[in-house]
Amino acid sequence: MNIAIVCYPTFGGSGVLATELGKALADKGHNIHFITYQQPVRLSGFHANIFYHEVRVPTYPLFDFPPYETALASTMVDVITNNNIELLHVHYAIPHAAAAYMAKQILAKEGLYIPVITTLHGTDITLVGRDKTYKPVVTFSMMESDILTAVSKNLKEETYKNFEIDKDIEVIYNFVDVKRFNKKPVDAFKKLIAPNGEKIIVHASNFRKVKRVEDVINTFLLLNEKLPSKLLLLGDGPERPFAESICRDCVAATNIKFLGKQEQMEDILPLADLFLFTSEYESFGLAALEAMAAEVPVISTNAGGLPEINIDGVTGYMTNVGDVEDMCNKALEILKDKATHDIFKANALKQAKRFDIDNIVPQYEKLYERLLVKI
Ligand code: GMT
Repeated sequence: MNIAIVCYPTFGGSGVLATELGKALADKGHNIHFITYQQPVRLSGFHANIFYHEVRVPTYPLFDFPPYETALASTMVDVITNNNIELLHVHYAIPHAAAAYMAKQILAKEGLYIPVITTLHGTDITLVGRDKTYKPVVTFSMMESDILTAVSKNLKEETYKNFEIDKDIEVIYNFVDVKRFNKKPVDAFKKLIAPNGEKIIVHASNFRKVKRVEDVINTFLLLNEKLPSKLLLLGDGPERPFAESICRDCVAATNIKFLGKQEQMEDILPLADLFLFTSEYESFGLAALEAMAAEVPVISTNAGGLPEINIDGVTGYMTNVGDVEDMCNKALEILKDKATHDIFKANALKQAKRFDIDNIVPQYEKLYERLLVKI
Protein backbone atom coordinates (compact mmCIF):
# COMPACT_ATOMS: atom_id res chain seq x y z
CA MET A 1 0.00 0.00 0.00
CA ASN A 2 1.04 3.62 -0.47
CA ILE A 3 0.26 5.38 2.77
CA ALA A 4 0.71 8.98 3.88
CA ILE A 5 1.25 9.54 7.60
CA VAL A 6 0.84 12.96 9.16
CA CYS A 7 2.17 13.61 12.65
CA TYR A 8 4.09 15.93 14.93
CA PRO A 9 7.79 15.37 14.45
CA THR A 10 8.70 16.06 18.07
CA PHE A 11 9.46 13.84 21.07
CA GLY A 12 5.77 13.60 22.07
CA GLY A 13 4.18 10.17 22.19
CA SER A 14 1.92 10.70 19.18
CA GLY A 15 4.85 11.54 16.90
CA VAL A 16 6.91 8.66 18.25
CA LEU A 17 4.06 6.21 17.74
CA ALA A 18 3.30 7.48 14.22
CA THR A 19 6.95 7.26 13.23
CA GLU A 20 7.38 3.77 14.64
CA LEU A 21 4.19 2.70 12.87
CA GLY A 22 5.46 4.08 9.56
CA LYS A 23 8.80 2.33 9.98
CA ALA A 24 7.13 -0.98 10.84
CA LEU A 25 4.82 -0.70 7.82
CA ALA A 26 7.78 0.13 5.57
CA ASP A 27 9.55 -2.99 6.86
CA LYS A 28 6.51 -4.95 5.73
CA GLY A 29 6.86 -3.58 2.21
CA HIS A 30 4.43 -0.66 2.25
CA ASN A 31 5.51 2.72 0.91
CA ILE A 32 5.28 5.30 3.66
CA HIS A 33 5.20 9.04 3.05
CA PHE A 34 5.62 11.15 6.19
CA ILE A 35 4.20 14.65 5.97
CA THR A 36 5.24 17.03 8.73
CA TYR A 37 7.16 20.27 9.32
CA GLN A 38 10.42 18.71 10.46
CA GLN A 39 12.13 15.33 10.23
CA PRO A 40 10.49 13.17 12.95
CA VAL A 41 12.92 12.47 15.79
CA ARG A 42 12.59 8.72 15.55
CA LEU A 43 13.06 8.75 11.78
CA SER A 44 16.75 8.20 11.30
CA GLY A 45 18.67 6.08 8.83
CA PHE A 46 17.82 5.19 5.27
CA HIS A 47 14.86 3.03 4.32
CA ALA A 48 14.04 2.47 0.66
CA ASN A 49 10.27 2.57 1.36
CA ILE A 50 10.21 5.70 3.50
CA PHE A 51 9.77 9.19 2.10
CA TYR A 52 9.71 12.42 4.05
CA HIS A 53 7.85 15.48 2.81
CA GLU A 54 8.45 18.69 4.67
CA VAL A 55 5.61 21.18 5.07
CA ARG A 56 6.94 24.63 4.33
CA VAL A 57 5.01 27.56 5.69
CA PRO A 58 5.98 30.72 3.79
CA THR A 59 5.89 33.79 5.97
CA TYR A 60 4.54 37.19 5.02
CA PRO A 61 4.51 40.40 7.06
CA LEU A 62 0.71 40.21 7.27
CA PHE A 63 0.86 36.84 9.01
CA ASP A 64 1.13 37.16 12.75
CA PHE A 65 0.23 33.47 12.67
CA PRO A 66 1.62 31.66 9.61
CA PRO A 67 -1.21 29.43 8.29
CA TYR A 68 0.26 25.96 8.95
CA GLU A 69 -3.02 24.14 8.39
CA THR A 70 -3.35 25.62 4.88
CA ALA A 71 0.24 24.72 4.02
CA LEU A 72 -0.29 21.22 5.43
CA ALA A 73 -3.49 20.61 3.44
CA SER A 74 -1.78 21.82 0.25
CA THR A 75 1.22 19.55 0.91
CA MET A 76 -1.17 16.63 1.49
CA VAL A 77 -2.82 17.29 -1.87
CA ASP A 78 0.56 17.46 -3.60
CA VAL A 79 1.97 14.30 -1.97
CA ILE A 80 -1.21 12.29 -2.50
CA THR A 81 -1.54 13.31 -6.15
CA ASN A 82 2.06 12.67 -7.08
CA ASN A 83 2.73 9.45 -5.17
CA ASN A 84 -0.39 7.36 -5.80
CA ILE A 85 -1.27 7.55 -2.12
CA GLU A 86 -4.16 5.26 -1.26
CA LEU A 87 -4.93 6.44 2.25
CA LEU A 88 -4.09 9.19 4.67
CA HIS A 89 -3.46 8.37 8.33
CA VAL A 90 -3.28 11.41 10.59
CA HIS A 91 -2.07 11.27 14.18
CA TYR A 92 -3.34 13.82 16.71
CA ALA A 93 -6.54 15.55 15.68
CA ILE A 94 -5.38 19.17 15.84
CA PRO A 95 -4.88 20.46 13.18
CA HIS A 96 -4.21 17.27 11.22
CA ALA A 97 -7.77 15.96 10.95
CA ALA A 98 -9.10 19.31 9.75
CA ALA A 99 -6.30 19.68 7.19
CA ALA A 100 -7.01 16.12 6.02
CA TYR A 101 -10.69 16.98 5.52
CA MET A 102 -9.70 19.98 3.43
CA ALA A 103 -7.26 17.93 1.33
CA LYS A 104 -9.88 15.23 0.85
CA GLN A 105 -12.40 17.77 -0.46
CA ILE A 106 -9.89 19.32 -2.85
CA LEU A 107 -8.95 15.90 -4.22
CA ALA A 108 -12.61 14.88 -4.53
CA LYS A 109 -13.17 17.82 -6.87
CA GLU A 110 -10.45 16.31 -9.03
CA GLY A 111 -12.15 12.91 -8.93
CA LEU A 112 -9.70 11.35 -6.48
CA TYR A 113 -11.12 9.66 -3.38
CA ILE A 114 -8.76 9.47 -0.44
CA PRO A 115 -9.88 7.80 2.79
CA VAL A 116 -8.76 9.39 6.05
CA ILE A 117 -7.96 7.65 9.33
CA THR A 118 -7.62 9.84 12.39
CA THR A 119 -5.88 8.45 15.45
CA LEU A 120 -6.67 10.30 18.66
CA HIS A 121 -3.75 10.38 21.08
CA GLY A 122 -4.83 12.16 24.24
CA THR A 123 -4.39 15.86 24.74
CA ASP A 124 -5.98 16.48 21.33
CA ILE A 125 -9.18 15.38 23.12
CA THR A 126 -8.72 15.75 26.85
CA LEU A 127 -6.94 19.09 27.03
CA VAL A 128 -6.66 21.14 23.85
CA GLY A 129 -9.42 19.68 21.70
CA ARG A 130 -12.20 20.19 24.17
CA ASP A 131 -11.36 23.87 24.59
CA LYS A 132 -14.24 25.72 22.97
CA THR A 133 -11.82 27.57 20.68
CA TYR A 134 -11.09 24.32 18.86
CA LYS A 135 -14.04 22.08 19.68
CA PRO A 136 -16.34 22.71 16.68
CA VAL A 137 -13.55 22.03 14.18
CA VAL A 138 -12.28 18.98 16.08
CA THR A 139 -15.82 17.57 16.35
CA PHE A 140 -16.50 18.13 12.66
CA SER A 141 -13.22 16.70 11.45
CA MET A 142 -13.57 13.61 13.66
CA MET A 143 -17.03 13.02 12.22
CA GLU A 144 -15.69 13.44 8.68
CA SER A 145 -12.81 10.99 9.14
CA ASP A 146 -13.53 7.63 7.53
CA ILE A 147 -12.18 5.80 10.55
CA LEU A 148 -11.48 7.09 14.02
CA THR A 149 -9.16 5.24 16.36
CA ALA A 150 -8.10 5.88 19.94
CA VAL A 151 -5.03 4.56 21.72
CA SER A 152 -6.90 3.28 24.79
CA LYS A 153 -10.39 2.45 26.00
CA ASN A 154 -10.15 5.38 28.37
CA LEU A 155 -9.47 7.80 25.52
CA LYS A 156 -12.43 6.41 23.61
CA GLU A 157 -14.66 7.04 26.65
CA GLU A 158 -13.20 10.53 27.15
CA THR A 159 -13.94 11.35 23.52
CA TYR A 160 -17.59 10.35 23.85
CA LYS A 161 -17.79 12.23 27.15
CA ASN A 162 -16.35 15.46 25.76
CA PHE A 163 -17.68 15.56 22.20
CA GLU A 164 -21.05 15.07 20.64
CA ILE A 165 -20.14 12.45 18.12
CA ASP A 166 -22.04 9.35 17.19
CA LYS A 167 -19.27 7.68 15.29
CA ASP A 168 -17.64 4.39 16.17
CA ILE A 169 -14.17 4.73 17.67
CA GLU A 170 -11.92 1.71 17.37
CA VAL A 171 -9.34 1.13 20.07
CA ILE A 172 -5.91 0.18 18.80
CA TYR A 173 -3.43 0.26 21.62
CA ASN A 174 -0.02 1.86 21.25
CA PHE A 175 2.85 -0.55 20.77
CA VAL A 176 6.51 -1.06 21.46
CA ASP A 177 9.20 -3.03 19.71
CA VAL A 178 10.09 -5.24 22.67
CA LYS A 179 13.19 -6.66 20.94
CA ARG A 180 14.66 -3.19 20.66
CA PHE A 181 14.16 -2.21 24.30
CA ASN A 182 14.79 -5.52 26.00
CA LYS A 183 18.55 -5.16 26.04
CA LYS A 184 21.12 -5.99 28.70
CA PRO A 185 22.19 -2.79 30.50
CA VAL A 186 25.75 -1.69 29.77
CA ASP A 187 27.58 -2.28 33.05
CA ALA A 188 30.06 0.54 32.43
CA PHE A 189 27.18 3.07 32.07
CA LYS A 190 25.47 1.70 35.16
CA LYS A 191 28.70 2.13 37.12
CA LEU A 192 29.07 5.70 35.91
CA ILE A 193 25.58 6.63 37.07
CA ALA A 194 25.47 4.57 40.24
CA PRO A 195 29.08 3.85 41.26
CA ASN A 196 28.10 2.29 44.58
CA GLY A 197 25.28 0.15 43.28
CA GLU A 198 22.59 2.74 44.04
CA LYS A 199 19.13 2.04 42.58
CA ILE A 200 18.47 3.97 39.37
CA ILE A 201 15.08 5.65 39.13
CA VAL A 202 14.04 7.06 35.75
CA HIS A 203 11.36 9.45 34.54
CA ALA A 204 10.83 10.46 30.91
CA SER A 205 8.36 13.02 29.62
CA ASN A 206 7.88 16.29 27.82
CA PHE A 207 7.90 18.15 31.14
CA ARG A 208 4.45 19.61 30.73
CA LYS A 209 2.27 20.47 33.73
CA VAL A 210 0.14 17.36 33.17
CA LYS A 211 3.21 15.18 33.95
CA ARG A 212 3.58 16.59 37.52
CA VAL A 213 7.37 16.29 37.41
CA GLU A 214 7.56 17.85 40.89
CA ASP A 215 5.87 14.68 42.17
CA VAL A 216 8.66 12.63 40.60
CA ILE A 217 11.22 14.73 42.44
CA ASN A 218 9.35 14.69 45.77
CA THR A 219 8.86 10.92 45.56
CA PHE A 220 12.54 10.51 44.86
CA LEU A 221 13.53 12.77 47.77
CA LEU A 222 11.50 10.60 50.16
CA LEU A 223 12.93 7.43 48.65
CA ASN A 224 16.49 8.72 48.73
CA GLU A 225 16.25 9.20 52.51
CA LYS A 226 15.63 5.46 52.88
CA LEU A 227 17.46 3.86 49.97
CA PRO A 228 20.69 4.82 48.20
CA SER A 229 19.41 5.87 44.79
CA LYS A 230 19.90 8.09 41.76
CA LEU A 231 17.25 9.88 39.70
CA LEU A 232 17.58 10.39 35.95
CA LEU A 233 15.13 12.78 34.32
CA LEU A 234 14.84 12.42 30.56
CA GLY A 235 13.17 14.86 28.22
CA ASP A 236 12.54 18.56 28.17
CA GLY A 237 9.66 21.01 28.22
CA PRO A 238 8.15 24.04 29.90
CA GLU A 239 8.35 22.74 33.47
CA ARG A 240 12.02 21.76 33.32
CA PRO A 241 13.44 25.07 34.65
CA PHE A 242 11.09 24.83 37.65
CA ALA A 243 11.98 21.18 38.21
CA GLU A 244 15.68 21.99 38.03
CA SER A 245 15.27 24.86 40.46
CA ILE A 246 13.65 22.56 43.06
CA CYS A 247 16.51 20.10 42.73
CA ARG A 248 19.34 22.62 42.80
CA ASP A 249 18.83 23.45 46.47
CA CYS A 250 17.73 20.08 47.78
CA VAL A 251 19.79 17.74 49.95
CA ALA A 252 19.90 15.06 47.28
CA ALA A 253 20.96 17.43 44.47
CA THR A 254 24.02 15.36 43.57
CA ASN A 255 21.81 12.29 43.11
CA ILE A 256 19.57 13.90 40.50
CA LYS A 257 20.52 14.36 36.86
CA PHE A 258 18.59 16.04 34.04
CA LEU A 259 19.67 14.39 30.81
CA GLY A 260 17.41 16.36 28.44
CA LYS A 261 15.97 14.95 25.24
CA GLN A 262 17.40 11.58 24.33
CA GLU A 263 16.93 9.73 21.08
CA GLN A 264 18.34 6.37 22.20
CA MET A 265 15.81 5.50 24.89
CA GLU A 266 16.53 1.82 24.30
CA ASP A 267 20.09 2.34 25.63
CA ILE A 268 19.05 4.27 28.73
CA LEU A 269 15.89 2.52 29.95
CA PRO A 270 17.57 -0.87 30.54
CA LEU A 271 19.82 0.86 33.12
CA ALA A 272 16.80 1.69 35.28
CA ASP A 273 15.55 -0.22 38.30
CA LEU A 274 12.24 1.64 38.41
CA PHE A 275 10.26 4.04 36.22
CA LEU A 276 8.22 6.83 37.82
CA PHE A 277 5.21 8.23 35.97
CA THR A 278 3.26 10.74 38.03
CA SER A 279 0.91 12.23 35.41
CA GLU A 280 -2.39 13.82 36.20
CA TYR A 281 -3.68 12.21 33.01
CA GLU A 282 -2.30 9.86 30.35
CA SER A 283 -4.44 8.47 27.57
CA PHE A 284 -1.99 5.58 27.35
CA GLY A 285 1.54 6.28 28.63
CA LEU A 286 3.87 5.15 25.86
CA ALA A 287 6.93 6.10 27.92
CA ALA A 288 5.85 3.64 30.64
CA LEU A 289 5.34 0.90 28.07
CA GLU A 290 8.83 1.45 26.66
CA ALA A 291 10.20 1.16 30.22
CA MET A 292 8.33 -2.12 30.71
CA ALA A 293 9.75 -3.45 27.47
CA ALA A 294 13.18 -2.71 28.95
CA GLU A 295 12.12 -4.88 31.90
CA VAL A 296 11.60 -1.97 34.25
CA PRO A 297 8.71 -1.99 36.75
CA VAL A 298 6.55 1.14 36.80
CA ILE A 299 5.07 3.23 39.58
CA SER A 300 2.38 5.28 37.91
CA THR A 301 -0.73 7.15 38.86
CA ASN A 302 -4.06 5.45 38.25
CA ALA A 303 -5.17 8.21 35.86
CA GLY A 304 -6.68 7.86 32.37
CA GLY A 305 -5.56 4.82 30.42
CA LEU A 306 -2.66 3.91 32.71
CA PRO A 307 -4.61 1.07 34.41
CA GLU A 308 -4.90 -0.52 30.97
CA ILE A 309 -1.11 -0.84 30.84
CA ASN A 310 0.32 -0.93 34.36
CA ILE A 311 -1.15 -3.77 36.45
CA ASP A 312 -1.25 -2.83 40.11
CA GLY A 313 0.89 -5.14 42.24
CA VAL A 314 2.06 -7.06 39.18
CA THR A 315 4.01 -4.90 36.71
CA GLY A 316 4.49 -2.18 39.31
CA TYR A 317 2.02 -0.20 41.37
CA MET A 318 -0.53 2.53 40.85
CA THR A 319 -1.26 5.38 43.23
CA ASN A 320 -3.62 8.32 43.38
CA VAL A 321 -2.43 11.46 41.61
CA GLY A 322 -0.17 13.48 43.91
CA ASP A 323 0.25 10.85 46.62
CA VAL A 324 4.05 10.97 46.74
CA GLU A 325 4.25 9.10 50.07
CA ASP A 326 2.38 6.17 48.59
CA MET A 327 4.61 6.31 45.50
CA CYS A 328 7.68 6.17 47.73
CA ASN A 329 6.30 3.26 49.80
CA LYS A 330 5.41 1.33 46.68
CA ALA A 331 8.87 1.96 45.23
CA LEU A 332 10.42 0.60 48.43
CA GLU A 333 8.16 -2.43 48.21
CA ILE A 334 9.40 -3.23 44.68
CA LEU A 335 13.04 -2.56 45.47
CA LYS A 336 13.10 -4.22 48.92
CA ASP A 337 14.99 -7.29 47.73
CA LYS A 338 16.28 -8.82 44.51
CA ALA A 339 13.72 -11.62 44.42
CA THR A 340 10.76 -9.21 44.60
CA HIS A 341 12.35 -6.83 42.10
CA ASP A 342 12.99 -9.68 39.67
CA ILE A 343 9.33 -10.77 39.80
CA PHE A 344 8.14 -7.25 39.00
CA LYS A 345 10.72 -6.94 36.23
CA ALA A 346 9.63 -10.21 34.61
CA ASN A 347 5.97 -9.22 34.88
CA ALA A 348 6.66 -5.81 33.31
CA LEU A 349 8.33 -7.45 30.34
CA LYS A 350 5.54 -10.01 29.98
CA GLN A 351 2.95 -7.23 29.94
CA ALA A 352 4.96 -5.21 27.38
CA LYS A 353 4.92 -8.23 25.09
CA ARG A 354 1.12 -7.98 24.91
CA PHE A 355 1.66 -4.59 23.27
CA ASP A 356 4.47 -5.76 21.02
CA ILE A 357 4.76 -4.22 17.58
CA ASP A 358 4.06 -7.62 16.00
CA ASN A 359 0.66 -7.81 17.70
CA ILE A 360 -0.50 -4.25 17.09
CA VAL A 361 0.75 -3.19 13.64
CA PRO A 362 -1.33 -5.90 11.88
CA GLN A 363 -4.42 -4.32 13.46
CA TYR A 364 -3.67 -1.10 11.57
CA GLU A 365 -3.00 -3.06 8.38
CA LYS A 366 -6.38 -4.81 8.71
CA LEU A 367 -8.05 -1.48 9.19
CA TYR A 368 -6.40 -0.08 6.06
CA GLU A 369 -7.39 -3.16 4.04
CA ARG A 370 -10.98 -2.84 5.23
CA LEU A 371 -11.04 0.78 4.17
CA LEU A 372 -9.60 0.09 0.73
CA VAL A 373 -11.99 -2.79 0.05
CA LYS A 374 -14.90 -0.41 0.72
CA ILE A 375 -13.90 1.89 -2.14
O1 GMT B 1 2.19 13.19 26.63
C1 GMT B 1 2.13 14.17 25.90
O2 GMT B 1 1.89 15.30 26.30
C2 GMT B 1 2.37 14.00 24.43
C3 GMT B 1 1.16 13.41 23.77
C4 GMT B 1 1.30 13.45 22.30
O3 GMT B 1 0.27 13.50 21.67
O4 GMT B 1 2.36 13.45 21.72
O5 GMT B 1 1.03 12.09 24.28
C5 GMT B 1 -0.23 11.48 24.20
O6 GMT B 1 -0.09 10.47 23.23
C6 GMT B 1 0.76 9.38 23.58
C7 GMT B 1 0.85 8.42 22.41
O7 GMT B 1 -0.42 7.92 22.07
C8 GMT B 1 0.23 8.69 24.84
O8 GMT B 1 1.07 7.62 25.21
C9 GMT B 1 0.20 9.72 25.98
O9 GMT B 1 -0.39 9.11 27.12
C10 GMT B 1 -0.65 10.92 25.56
N1 GMT B 1 -0.51 11.96 26.58
C11 GMT B 1 -1.54 12.35 27.34
O10 GMT B 1 -2.65 11.86 27.26
C12 GMT B 1 -1.23 13.41 28.32
